[in-house]
Amino acid sequence: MVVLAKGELEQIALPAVQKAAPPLADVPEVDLAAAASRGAEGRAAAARAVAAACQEHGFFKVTGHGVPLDLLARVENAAAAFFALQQRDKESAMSAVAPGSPFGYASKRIGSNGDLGWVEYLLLGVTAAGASTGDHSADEPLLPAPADEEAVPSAWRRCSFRDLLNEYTVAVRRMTCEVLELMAEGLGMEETDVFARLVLEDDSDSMLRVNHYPPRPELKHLQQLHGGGGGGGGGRVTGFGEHTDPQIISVLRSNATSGLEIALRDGTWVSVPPDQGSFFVNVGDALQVLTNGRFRSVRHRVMVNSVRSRVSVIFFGGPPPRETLAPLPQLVGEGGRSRYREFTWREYKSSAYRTKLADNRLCHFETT
Ligand code: GA4
Repeated sequence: MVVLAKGELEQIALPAVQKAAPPLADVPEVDLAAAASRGAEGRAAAARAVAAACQEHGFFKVTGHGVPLDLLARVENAAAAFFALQQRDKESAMSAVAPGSPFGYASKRIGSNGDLGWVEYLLLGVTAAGASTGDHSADEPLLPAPADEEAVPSAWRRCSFRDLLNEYTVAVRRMTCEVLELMAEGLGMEETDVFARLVLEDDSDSMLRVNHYPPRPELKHLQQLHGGGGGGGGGRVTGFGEHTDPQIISVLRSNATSGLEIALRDGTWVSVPPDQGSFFVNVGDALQVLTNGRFRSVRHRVMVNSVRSRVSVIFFGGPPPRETLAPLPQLVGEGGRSRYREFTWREYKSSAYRTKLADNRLCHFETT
């Protein structure tokens, strides 16, 4: 349960004039299994489709992804079980994971600069111990182990959520890298691992986020706030405010509850029909930079306009902190203009973490 303190709903509820976003009619889609089974031609066509979607929307859907559906269901059930724990148990379970770090459990507060949303979540770091050895068992990303096993409530231990999230992360990271390879191919890059290798490095800065959006708060609160306009089923409450993701790529899977919206090039918001058997891919800021703006870091948000809970799990693929990011020379072209100056991921991330959610973070790195 998300508990409201005085004044918080005012910041989360949108003015009643905000109309529901119409659904995105043709969500671009790539079927990885079909692409693999149709030989070089099929793969080239899929790569072109992926690149076109990244240019137009910075967003597309992945089917035929090879991540077992029962793993998706088990993660969803375990997440629901975790969020159903007592508030104090959720807090203590995760404060034992990484005291004093941005990781852990939080409710309503997003980042540390005053953003609020109708959401509670877990944010976890992913490390890829030994990823470069090629040895499968050493290739597993590890979520941080609890510092103090005793401090973890038994309900958390029983569902071994951490092990399940590890299994999920291994599978999703593998699929993410396939998608990154297709992106590189679609751009005509000779080195098709140019993006994937960044997410596979031992010290890649990847993360996993598990979000729970409880059903919309009591309509009577919204009616009081907006003079009755929040009633009649039309009240709009922000689960996660509009933003772009700083990383290279984000790969999201949700249950069958709606809520995700993306902004089109002209700024219009459209809703994305949920599809619990598929993944949705967002281009992040770092990929917009690497592609010199060819791929678009998509602005997105989650609205809580349903009577059902929404649970989503997002893998954020980021580069190692030391990695220097700049537009790839092949995409700038001879005599072409580099739209962004060179910077390290460490530099970008610390700048991004000082911003508010809705801010444009890339403008500080543009060349004049
Ligand atoms: C957006 C993408 C990821 O969820 C995230 C978010 C992070 C946070 O929740 O702590 C940020 C946000 C995200 C971008 C700007 C800063 C940092 C909240 C915020 C206001 C984990 C990330 O890496 O950047």
